[in-house]
Amino acid sequence: MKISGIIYNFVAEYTLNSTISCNAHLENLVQNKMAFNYITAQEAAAMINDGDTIGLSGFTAPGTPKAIPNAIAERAEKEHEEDRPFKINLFTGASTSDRCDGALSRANAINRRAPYQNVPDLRKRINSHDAHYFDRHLSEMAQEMRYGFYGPVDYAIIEAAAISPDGEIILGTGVGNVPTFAHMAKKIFIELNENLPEQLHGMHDVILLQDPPYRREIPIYKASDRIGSPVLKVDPSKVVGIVRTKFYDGVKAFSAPDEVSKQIGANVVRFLVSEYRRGGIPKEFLPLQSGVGNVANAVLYDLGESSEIPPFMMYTEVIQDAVLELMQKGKCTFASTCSMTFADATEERLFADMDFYKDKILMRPAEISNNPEVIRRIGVIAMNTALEADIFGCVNSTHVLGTKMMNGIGGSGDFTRNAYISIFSCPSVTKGGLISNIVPMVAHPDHSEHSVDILVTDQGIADLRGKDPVQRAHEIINNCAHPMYRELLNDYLKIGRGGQTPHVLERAFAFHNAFNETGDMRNASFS
Ligand code: 0RQ
Repeated sequence: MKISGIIYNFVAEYTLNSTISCNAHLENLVQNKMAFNYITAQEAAAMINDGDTIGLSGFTAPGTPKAIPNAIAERAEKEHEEDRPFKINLFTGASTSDRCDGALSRANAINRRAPYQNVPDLRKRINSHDAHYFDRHLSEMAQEMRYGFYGPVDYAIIEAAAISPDGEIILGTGVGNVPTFAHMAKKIFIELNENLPEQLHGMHDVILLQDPPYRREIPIYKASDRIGSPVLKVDPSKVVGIVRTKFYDGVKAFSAPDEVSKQIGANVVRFLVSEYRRGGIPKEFLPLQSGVGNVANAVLYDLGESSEIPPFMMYTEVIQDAVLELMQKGKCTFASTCSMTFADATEERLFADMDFYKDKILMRPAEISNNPEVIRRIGVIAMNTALEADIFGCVNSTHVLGTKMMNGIGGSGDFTRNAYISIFSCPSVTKGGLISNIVPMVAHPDHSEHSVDILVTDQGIADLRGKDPVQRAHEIINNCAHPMYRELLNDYLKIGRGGQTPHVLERAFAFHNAFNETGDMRNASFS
């Protein structure tokens, strides 16, 4: 299916008109019980058919509907008890939550799934092929849906803070691909979450891009430029029901970083400070992208402590708890993101102080937050996490030992390929040293040597820029590999038979084979 027109157009119509119209409608928002059909999550689930394609709002747990996906899982269990087939195709912005992907997976209710996930029960279904998962760059999912690559959308399920009778929605704390899903869907359910304050109005920048050959440039020249509407406009006649909910996102608070994470964080900051000092980063600094997890959070805290790094902006897909503190300190002046992935307690703090944060955060659709054109233009410094990297600089972000899907590529490719500087980090070893995260050849390539500039582990920093493959190998082995694996990695280099990248193809997976056969990569041998 092709979209012939666009719902919203760029700046003029979008920013000006929609701001005025939204303000005018604000007092009408939500509580208008007359305008829509209020139903239960179970009633919504009962309308869904086996084989339907559903698009969810949100990006990570924030913004993801919480009640209807759970009710669909219950419905699937009942259908399966009666020996009737019942599976849906589920498309999202990124990962969801256990309430959504977890419940649906336990009910074996997912047929096709894209573009990203991170839930253990879904991981099992994916690796056993009960769920057919295709792992896509997050910036590309919406346009590929619109291009018709994955068929029509039957339902969009949208979490909202408020909705007006004429279909203007204040979204929740994550956007994802909802403009595209809402536009394509034949029918829409709204989850109206009473925990979400209407003061979220103004923190979204909603836009639907035109498709080729009509696509224009995206007029973002700095992270804080707004190009879209504060509300998502949907066709009210497509809204078949509203379910009232009252949920927090259930994001867990961060545990204190362990020694290895602290060391990785310190090394990333050491690199950024030295790069800034030598003029490799402009004096105004550049916007940062940071992945999810403890290490990413620790890096941001450490950056906040550095007196040499000036206040900076973020252009990223998720912001985590550290960003709020950096904003309080004046260290982070603005964050463009796709979602606010805050622990519940942090989210409460945000909601209690919306006046302070409101003009410092803008949530945008994934095709904008992760857009290669914008990332390249504004010079984003990208920081992502690897499962393993090889001595020549290729990175595996997704497949454990080359076969088992962990999460997916997420936005890491969108940012890595287009970044001003692309940094990958990981611990030098995992499983107590049985696995080296620096290997002769990655068992699944997600990011190639052509896109990876800097590799950081707890051991140190490898600067790969301007170096040929063998020079990179020495840099990575000496600076990033754990000492207990350095000799083995050098042995692999020595048995090379020449060529610019001296791989020995029949021995390139000796580390992985040793682990599969003996449970310890140290049993690899190149003699
Ligand atoms: O196993 O769960 O049994 O303990 O893999 O490893 O070190 O806890 O890694 O949570 O930081 O995630 C790459 C997966 C890292 C993540 C990845 C085992 C290890 C452990 C997890 P256990 P850690 P993290 C922003 C950008 C892709 C998407 C992305 C990710 C488990 O960062 O999904 O970047 N990235 N998105 O023991 C075998 C190895 C291993 C290994 C670790 N080499 N071999 N097992 N493990 N290394 C986010 C979004 O896009 C929304």
